[in-house]
Amino acid sequence: MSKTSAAPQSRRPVWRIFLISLITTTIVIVGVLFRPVAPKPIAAKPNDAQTTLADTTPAPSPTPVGMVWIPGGEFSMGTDDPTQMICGGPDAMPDARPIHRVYVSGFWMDATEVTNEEFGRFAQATGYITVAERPLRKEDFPSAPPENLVPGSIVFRPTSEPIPLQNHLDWWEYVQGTHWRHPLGPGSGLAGLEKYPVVHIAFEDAETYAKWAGKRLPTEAEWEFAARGGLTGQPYSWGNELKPNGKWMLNIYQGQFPTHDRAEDGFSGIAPVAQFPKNGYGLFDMAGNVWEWCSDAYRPDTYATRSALGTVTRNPTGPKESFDPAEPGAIKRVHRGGSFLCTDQYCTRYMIGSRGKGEVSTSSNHLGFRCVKTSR
Ligand SMILES: [Ca+2]
Repeated sequence: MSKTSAAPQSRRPVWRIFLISLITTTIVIVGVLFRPVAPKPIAAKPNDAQTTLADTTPAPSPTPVGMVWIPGGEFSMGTDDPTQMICGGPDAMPDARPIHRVYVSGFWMDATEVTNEEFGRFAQATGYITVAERPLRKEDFPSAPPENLVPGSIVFRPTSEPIPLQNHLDWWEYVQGTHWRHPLGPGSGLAGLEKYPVVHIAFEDAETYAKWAGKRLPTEAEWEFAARGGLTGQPYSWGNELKPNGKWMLNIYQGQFPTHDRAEDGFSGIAPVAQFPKNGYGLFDMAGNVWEWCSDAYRPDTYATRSALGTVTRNPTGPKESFDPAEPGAIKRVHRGGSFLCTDQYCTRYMIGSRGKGEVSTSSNHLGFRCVKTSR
């Protein structure tokens, strides 16, 4: 299989199609349901969010290097405000509803996504081999010929000309030999990318790194509380306008997707960490750049179940088992934050209260993570 194969989709090996289908996570940005609409400005509307009540207990010390203290407290989780967008219309994103009240205890959080430099130190110290570097198991793909059981990961491929946005396989490709050290394929490397987020990270990779670092992955509630930066019910971690005073606040995609990213925010593709203003808690890139793993198993009805209890949920850790009706057999965890491929024309999942999801062994070049640490 060539990484530059232009074979028609129908001729691709079944196992490969299956693999690519598993990245629905991130393909929420422009999935099969999406179609172009004229972009409209997003403004906050009255919603069910109630005031964020952050704890006032002073931050413990010392603060771990590279982390910031998130005070914890009670807040309104979820969103009913994904207005005007294909995957965020009035009836869309039901998994982010209803808005409900949650309490999280204070914790430290990495100020940025984990970088290639940081992940490299972990790999060197432990010899860890990521999921994307390991051969595929015959038992998982019994119909695949042995020569196709090759390590790899999924890479975004811009198209040469505009296409109907009906088949995400037109711009995603499973590329042999792709993993965190070769993020755009076997011919690519990390020179000059030390401060970029590490990508092609499967859930197991993120958890293993976090444990090695004496940290853990954030729960979805911790992630959202932190992303809100102390604000109440705002769609963005900086407020209620996508571009306050015309200024881009995150790395997403501008222009004709998936053909040409105009990079109006300064970056075509992935950006180094911390290139945009930090939020109220000192966190960078809680929207855009790369999706981030959370520890919670994904179910679309998690919020409905919680809300039905009628109480403030304390430190929720997600359902015991995942279930996604779109792929009932896949084991999925929550993704948050959106990526550099999100586009304001199609999708609003870089809005704080919205959710993403991903099959646990699947990675791609816009999926990374950051860690948290509990104060003892
Ligand atoms: Ca960009």
